[in-house]
Amino acid sequence: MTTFETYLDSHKGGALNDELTVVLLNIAEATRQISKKLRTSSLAGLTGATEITNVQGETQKPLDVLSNEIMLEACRKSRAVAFAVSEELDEEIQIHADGTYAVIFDPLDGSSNLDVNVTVGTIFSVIKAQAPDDTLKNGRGQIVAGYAAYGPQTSLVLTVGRGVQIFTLDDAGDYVMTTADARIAPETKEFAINAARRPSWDDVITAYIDRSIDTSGYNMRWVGSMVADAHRIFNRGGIFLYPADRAKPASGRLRLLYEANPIGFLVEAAGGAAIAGKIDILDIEPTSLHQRVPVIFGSKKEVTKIREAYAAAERAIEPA
Ligand code: P6P
Repeated sequence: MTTFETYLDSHKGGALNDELTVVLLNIAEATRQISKKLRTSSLAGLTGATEITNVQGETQKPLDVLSNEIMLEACRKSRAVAFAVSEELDEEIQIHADGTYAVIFDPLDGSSNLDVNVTVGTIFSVIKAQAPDDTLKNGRGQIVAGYAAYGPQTSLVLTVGRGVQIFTLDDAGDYVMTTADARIAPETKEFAINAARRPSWDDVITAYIDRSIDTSGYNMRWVGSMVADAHRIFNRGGIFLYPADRAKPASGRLRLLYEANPIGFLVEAAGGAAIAGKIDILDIEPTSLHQRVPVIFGSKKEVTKIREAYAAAERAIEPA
């Protein structure tokens, strides 16, 4: 049986040094604690909303605040962490002045689903950083990316740059490896999009969805929790779309640093593709901690159809 600890221990080398191993063990422990808090949140009165609005303009939930604090504590316990960047914090915060890494995370993604018992997740990324500006690194500068999916099972999905491993939390509190090298199926007939936003889609997305619906056999899933949709795609393929929209043409809803980049790094490591239109998400040069980007990821052949459609649309408007 391979556990999270024995996997890290047997894959030391390269970027995975002793310091980074401590960071990852502390992040894994943080996800165990968050998982435990979620399981009994209704019993502990940790539901509903606080009076606090975060930097995103969203009302924080008690579990948003608690999960954020648990992830920050994991950073504090890791001597090598210099900075933490969180969806819940306006700015990066310094953890250890002599640290060498930044941990970038969304402590509880999909928290609008908490009170209705739907899968939510913690998304995280680790990069080298020794000064505040180092946190604005493009996605190919990530050393580690992962997420925990808190659903019927608690799954921890990780890449340290050598494929994607999936671990499942057992009753004893161990993360046991259940998939050694996850691969995203290159083809799919299942898309995930919030169809209620159709009026704000651009022509490329509208044409793709209409064609998919017209083509026999396409199915749709939309959880409203990206980690849940991503985990389904890692397990059976699919394509996830939260595109730019006419209301906010260049952005869409999802955040680059702690949602799109970690998921994009994992997806590419599993043979999938992650784009923001014509370009890979991982090639976007960040300009601010909380910037939003269009997000389309999943089965490579399906994502390529959209990338090519955006490229064709651009050629069509170029001056002759
Ligand atoms: P909508 C959750 O708030 C989130 O950031 C993602 O996890 C999810 O995919 C998306 O927003 C859902 O957005 O517009 O469907 O509510």
